Amino acid sequence: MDVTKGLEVPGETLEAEVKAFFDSAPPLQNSDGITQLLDQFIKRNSSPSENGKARRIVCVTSGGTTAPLEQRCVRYVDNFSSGHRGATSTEYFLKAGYAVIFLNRKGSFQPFCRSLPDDPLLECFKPTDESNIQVCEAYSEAVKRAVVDHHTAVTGGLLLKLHFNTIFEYLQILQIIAVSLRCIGPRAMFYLAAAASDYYVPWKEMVEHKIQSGSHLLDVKLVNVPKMLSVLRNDWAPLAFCISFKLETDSNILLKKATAALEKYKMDAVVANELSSRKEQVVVVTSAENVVVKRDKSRSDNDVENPLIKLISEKHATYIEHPGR
Ligand code: PAZ
Repeated sequence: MDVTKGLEVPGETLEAEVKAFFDSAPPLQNSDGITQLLDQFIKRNSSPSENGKARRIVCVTSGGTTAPLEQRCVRYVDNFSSGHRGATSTEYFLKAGYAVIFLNRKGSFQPFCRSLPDDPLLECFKPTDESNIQVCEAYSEAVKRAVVDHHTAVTGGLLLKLHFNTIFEYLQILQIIAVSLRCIGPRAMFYLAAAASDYYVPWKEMVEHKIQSGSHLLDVKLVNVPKMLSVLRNDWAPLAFCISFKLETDSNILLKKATAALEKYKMDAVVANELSSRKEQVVVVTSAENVVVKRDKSRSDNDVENPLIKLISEKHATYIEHPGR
């Protein structure tokens, strides 16, 4: 596979790249339905809550995007992301009083499922006779908690789940969300934990049918996905509080890359994490300071996302008071 890594297209502006990306993307299924759901969700969460203030709304992105290699897709480029970070963060955002738009990869880790086994339906239930099933004793508390908490969040209008598979769907839906959230200004937050593809095959250059095997070399050209963080920050939702993530496997370059992203894309914070230790610790990089956030092993709710969301939520509250950058 010929990956044209880092190839700059001379003379192409970001604006032109972004336009080309969206113009050539396959039309998003049900975009009107998504816009309608978002408008209802935002309206509902914009009237004053118990404390007399309107709720803050966060868009949490989660899981990895695919980059298809064929229009009638059989094969695609994928990545490692399980969606654990986004799903767990969603739970802590809800606890902190946020309404959450959870934009997640279909089939990835979901909120409230942390205490359940990998295959919850088949492992948590057992047949009692030919036509009835019941929850296994060992999982009864965990299943009850998960079902009740999920139901409460969704029916209470505090959790809206939207799904993507491809990089096209992800960016199309992210754009709709951002433009819809523009009306609530600094009360909106983007918490971009999804591992979005850096490279993709433009739709028009993609073969329609399944690539045939047989030749020794598969030559597929992937091009850089336009840097949508700039577009989100400058055009789609300029007043929103923006948190992006930076993942590296080499800890020696992690903070340098996170700081560069903070400055280049004018993020409010970049959460830096290393692949192998990402569930243990992260570093929140801002223009003022770098804060190391660690999992507190002495607590029952000992995920690193617990202190992380506390810190981010405090920074967001300060930003709402003084929205200038
Ligand atoms: O999804 P997960 O829990 O397995 O991993 C989370 C993560 C490492 C994808 C996330 O914390 C992150 O860094 N997202 C951005 C990745 C990037 O640099 O594109």
